[in-house]
Amino acid sequence: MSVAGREVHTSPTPGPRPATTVTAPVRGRAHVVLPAYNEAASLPSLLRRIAEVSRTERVTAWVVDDGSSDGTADVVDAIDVAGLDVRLVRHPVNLGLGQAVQTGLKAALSDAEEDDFIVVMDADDTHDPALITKLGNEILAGADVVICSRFVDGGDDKTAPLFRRMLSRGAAVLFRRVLGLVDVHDFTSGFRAYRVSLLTRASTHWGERLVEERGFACMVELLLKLRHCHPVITEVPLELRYDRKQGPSKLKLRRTIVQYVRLLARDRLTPAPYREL
Ligand SMILES: Nc1nc2c(ncn2[C@@H]2O[C@H](COP(=O)(O)OP(=O)(O)O)[C@@H](O)[C@H]2O)c(=O)[nH]1
Ligand SMILES: [Mg+2]
Repeated sequence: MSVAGREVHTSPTPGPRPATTVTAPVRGRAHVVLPAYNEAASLPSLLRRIAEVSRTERVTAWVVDDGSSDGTADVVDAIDVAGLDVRLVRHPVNLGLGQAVQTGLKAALSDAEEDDFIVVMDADDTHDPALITKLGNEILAGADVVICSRFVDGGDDKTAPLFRRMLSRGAAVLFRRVLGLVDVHDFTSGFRAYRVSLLTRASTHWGERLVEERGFACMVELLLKLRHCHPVITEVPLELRYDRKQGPSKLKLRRTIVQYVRLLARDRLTPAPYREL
């Protein structure tokens, strides 16, 4: 049996039957993209928790330091998380969450193999890395996009401030109604996994325009663009642990609402890609 699970050889049993070789589904590497802006206080704990996952999964963590001023990059450089492959990508100045996600996806795609999967999660230590294994299972079972969702059975966001809960619920109702993506209950979750071949197809088509939103609307934008590839989308429950957050949220409420509305208007006005993606 190979470590990567590529082939399973059953051992020869006494008797006339020859040893059989069964090709098992391939379990790829998890590339975990962590967009980080001033997350020096949260990253040590988060990377240690991701290292726990890397005992049973092959994991590479891609920290994108987006021009932080709190020594985020130094913390990542200095941290000793045995067994975890940590890569640091830096923006010399703050370019916003959208650009950080774009940079992280690009870096991970340049290194990923066909059977790997790419996870994006917050760097504020409010998302449980143990879900990475579940995400890999969903991808292995045929999903192209897996959303860690606060709004399915078993998920919750009760530790988040009221205005944030209202924003994410409102956005979910709006996007669900307008877009008709019936399988999706949580459009704004920052914790998702993507099949590598899906992101490769999408980034071949959109290139640098795959993520144009600078702010938090980038997560919805990505979903809107990927839907043109007709992905299989599934959700797993997310218990958001906002009580673990070390500093204030970086989300600006009014700015994000404006971004959502603008994004939706642009999506309505832009014709779908003329050819099948
Ligand atoms: N790269 C980058 N990341 C950001 C920026 N703003 C927020 N983030 C990251 O985006 C993620 C989401 O922000 P967070 O404060 O956790 O938002 P909340 O949990 O939704 O309140 C975190 O990992 C932040 O470090 C930014 O300007 N640039
Ligand atoms: Mg967060």
